[in-house]
Amino acid sequence: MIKRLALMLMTCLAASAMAQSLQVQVRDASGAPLAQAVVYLESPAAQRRVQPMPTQKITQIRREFVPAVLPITRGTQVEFPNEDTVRHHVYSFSPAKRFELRLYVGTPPEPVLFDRAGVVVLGCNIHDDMVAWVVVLDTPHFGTTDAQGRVQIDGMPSGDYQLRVWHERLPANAQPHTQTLRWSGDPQALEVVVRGLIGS
Ligand SMILES: [Cu+2]
Repeated sequence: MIKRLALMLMTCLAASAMAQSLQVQVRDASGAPLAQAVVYLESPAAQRRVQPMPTQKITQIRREFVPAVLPITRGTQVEFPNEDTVRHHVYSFSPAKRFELRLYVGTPPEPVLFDRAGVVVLGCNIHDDMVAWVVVLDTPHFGTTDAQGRVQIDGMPSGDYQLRVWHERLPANAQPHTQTLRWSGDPQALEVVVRGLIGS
């Protein structure tokens, strides 16, 4: 019995080592972990693999957008349900997607299509402090860091990539942090420091 358990454990360990995962730890210039950073890996081949995701959602609740940061692939649609009793008026002036959903409650009938890569800043015309970001990506390989500033990206084919990190504290129109990554497919752990953030 113990032998069988040990064998199962070894099989599990071997399987996880073969998971081909890239682990990224993101920090700001002071060394603090950076939560809600979008880490993504671009290449010409990755761009050809981009597919729209199932329709995503940013809810307005207690006068906040939830989630405040939503990474999606190019071609994905997003719904903006309002769960508050007050009306919101969602808009964006960003070049990657200009739109507005005039004063409404409930869920607007049509989701919004994001068909250009770029960072789309959302606001509400009624509540100035409401802000959210849709990060439209030209790659299927991405993730968002957790509270410890960590993210794991799985299933990426081997090749050369540009690893980029976007965070809401980057100045408007600033380029995301960028470094090259040669990905062999073997598990790899990286530390990335993002400089030039507002407030650090
Ligand atoms: Cu509002």
